[in-house]
Amino acid sequence: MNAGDLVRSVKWMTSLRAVGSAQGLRSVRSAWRRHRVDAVGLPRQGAARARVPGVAQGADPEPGGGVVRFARSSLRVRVAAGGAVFCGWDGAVPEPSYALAGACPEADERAVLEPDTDGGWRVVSERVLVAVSRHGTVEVRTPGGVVLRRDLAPRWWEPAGAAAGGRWVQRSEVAADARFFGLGGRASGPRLRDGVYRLWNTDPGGAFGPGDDPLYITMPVQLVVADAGTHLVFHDNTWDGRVTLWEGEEGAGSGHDRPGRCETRMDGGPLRYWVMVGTPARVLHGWAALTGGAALPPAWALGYQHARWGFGSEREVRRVVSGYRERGLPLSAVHLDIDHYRGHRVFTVDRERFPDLPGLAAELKEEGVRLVSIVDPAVKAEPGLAEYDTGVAAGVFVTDARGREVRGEVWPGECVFPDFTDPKARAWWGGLYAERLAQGFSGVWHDMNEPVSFAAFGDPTLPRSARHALEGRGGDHREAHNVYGLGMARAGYEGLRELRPEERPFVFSRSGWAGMQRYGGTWSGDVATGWPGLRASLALVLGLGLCGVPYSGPDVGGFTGFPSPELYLRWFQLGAYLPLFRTHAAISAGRREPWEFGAEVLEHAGAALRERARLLPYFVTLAHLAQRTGAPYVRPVWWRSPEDRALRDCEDAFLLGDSLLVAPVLELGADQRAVRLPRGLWYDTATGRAHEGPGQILLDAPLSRVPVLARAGSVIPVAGADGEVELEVWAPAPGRTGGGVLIRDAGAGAGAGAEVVRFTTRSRGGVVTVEREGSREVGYRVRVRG
Ligand code: NBV
Repeated sequence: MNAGDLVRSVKWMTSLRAVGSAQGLRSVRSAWRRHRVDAVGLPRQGAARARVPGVAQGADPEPGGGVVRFARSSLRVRVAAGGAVFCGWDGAVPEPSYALAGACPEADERAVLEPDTDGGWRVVSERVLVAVSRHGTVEVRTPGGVVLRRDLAPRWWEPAGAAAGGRWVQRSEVAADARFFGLGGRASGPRLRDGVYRLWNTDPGGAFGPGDDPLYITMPVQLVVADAGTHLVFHDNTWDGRVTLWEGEEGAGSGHDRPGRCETRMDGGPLRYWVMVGTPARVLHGWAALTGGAALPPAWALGYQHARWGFGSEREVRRVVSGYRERGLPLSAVHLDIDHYRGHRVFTVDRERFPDLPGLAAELKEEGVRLVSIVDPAVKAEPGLAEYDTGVAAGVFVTDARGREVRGEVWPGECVFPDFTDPKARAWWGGLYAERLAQGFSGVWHDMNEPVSFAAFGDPTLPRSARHALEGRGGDHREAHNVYGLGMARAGYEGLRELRPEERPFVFSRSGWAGMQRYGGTWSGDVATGWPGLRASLALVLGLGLCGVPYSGPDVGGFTGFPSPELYLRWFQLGAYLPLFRTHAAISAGRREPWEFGAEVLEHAGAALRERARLLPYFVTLAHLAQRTGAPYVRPVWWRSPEDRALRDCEDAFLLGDSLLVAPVLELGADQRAVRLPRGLWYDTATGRAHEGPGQILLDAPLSRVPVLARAGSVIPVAGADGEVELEVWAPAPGRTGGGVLIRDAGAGAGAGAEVVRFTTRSRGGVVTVEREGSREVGYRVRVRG
């Protein structure tokens, strides 16, 4: 056990309050069991032979590029239509892949492999130039020839006697001024500083803060932003690994630049990766084209939601909902946690405390409040329990190398785990959601799917030797672990879509991997209550958005403990501008209803709630845009100005779509805050005052609100006082133009038939005009501001 595992085990046991309890003892047994299963099930780590590619011997052209043959390896380079570059060593091809949506993109026939100087090869395409040196260094350059990334020849370590397969490492260099982002959900981001980032989805146990890594969603996806351009690299490999980053330095030491560096080390699996270059918007568009557009949340899931572990009873749910109603506070969903299950068994209901869930759900729906259910993957190993019996009969549970059920310890006690890498298991699991729908739930919240099996020591997950179907290829947990949550999200999403085709599914999942956005979103997991946790909340949402997962948000108020009224309010004000806006807390933590923190907090939280409701048409538009273009709702402030270095380092503000810049208060006692503006004219939405960017300004941030700025010229669809959509237009700078888009749909339907309306704004001689594309009439009420 390494130091990280030890610390995590202690956190785990304390968080479970399990030391000495029955569950604690079972966690000890479960950890031993996992250890024993692996002792016989994993291949022995014998001596390994190192290998490097050697010198290039020749090349064979293929559509979009070709294969360069080296003395001891080969490298396939293929430019796909749309400009994404695929590199695969040792014969690796793009498929099969858990990340890719559908078929692999076609090759760009215009890109051809040709000899380069010094015995190397190159592929020239419209957007990118790839140069392969005779020793296997791969340079990705802009069409103008500027190097964005240099991947040095890799090195493999293979078990003696094996032809291929084993660990590998690849080192890369980027520009000295480059900044790294992404790698999934990282609490220390969004800018990833020097350090080691593990690629192994992990429940940190208890609660986490900015120092904890890895967390529930790790992804080998890096976004690198530099003066010369932005690029995204995705190593399509699901195994455990580590990415080490070193930011570069300009004029380091003797006046020479020190490039930024990155090292990717994987425990196994293919060495294949995709690179996309361009502006941030273009790169994220390419990423969405490759891995799929984000599922559209139903419109109600863009409203405010309230959750709690430990709601206790129907009566309590009613009491909380009426608390919102009586105070005139908008509420769109209530989430039920594991305590509504019978003895924590998934797909069951504790009928004593929740005697009529369908009745409760119908009653709440009448007043516009939906019910969302937690769903845990582990099934209690209990003969007689339908989910266990049917799962055994269908052969869908994970087994060990000898074919016996792998058993672990989770909330209901001894459990088995569906193998979500098996299409048969996904179909079976998806069908189980019929029970949730019959109970009246409108959406699901997937938890514990890293997957977690409590362990008194070591890694709290399944044995690494556990067998998985891996879509029929067969393999073990070392390869399947990171895509377990992704498979569960797919099973839930597809199940719901089939069971209730007229409504779009609402699924959000704690764990996942590249491509998870196809099935839904995620949330922060158990973020620790405190100012650092508040900061981590924003880092996670921004980082995940840059990895293609646009819908997420934190537990507002933090998962643990008792936030001060000020901290709660600042968290609430941040949450109001994030896609998933949900208060939630642990069973042992304090309440999170806005009226629990005094009259002043209630007043200001109420204002944040009303503003969120007003912005709902904008959020719906952003959800559609995220699906169509890959641009996340929440974007770093450098999104449209990646060349602005000061913005690249700004981690405490964000753009909400193209039009708004939100500057949340992340510090105790602050009543003002410095805001760094991207270029252009920006209006302080509270005062209407205009500020010219780029540059830094100081704005008031009283307890009643956080600074929000609107881009001059923008058109923001909002809900008017009568609930109708109207356009809030921010005057363009004199003599300039602007514009915006409104996308509307039926709210809950499958998303087809959405209406897209584009507007242009103009300011001439002090008069602001708005035009609608393709129509004489604007067709919406317009309110000009600024
Ligand atoms: O189901 C209980 C909690 C849930 O409230 C939380 O949101 C999840 O992240 N769940 C974790 C399991 C308990 C962890 C201590």
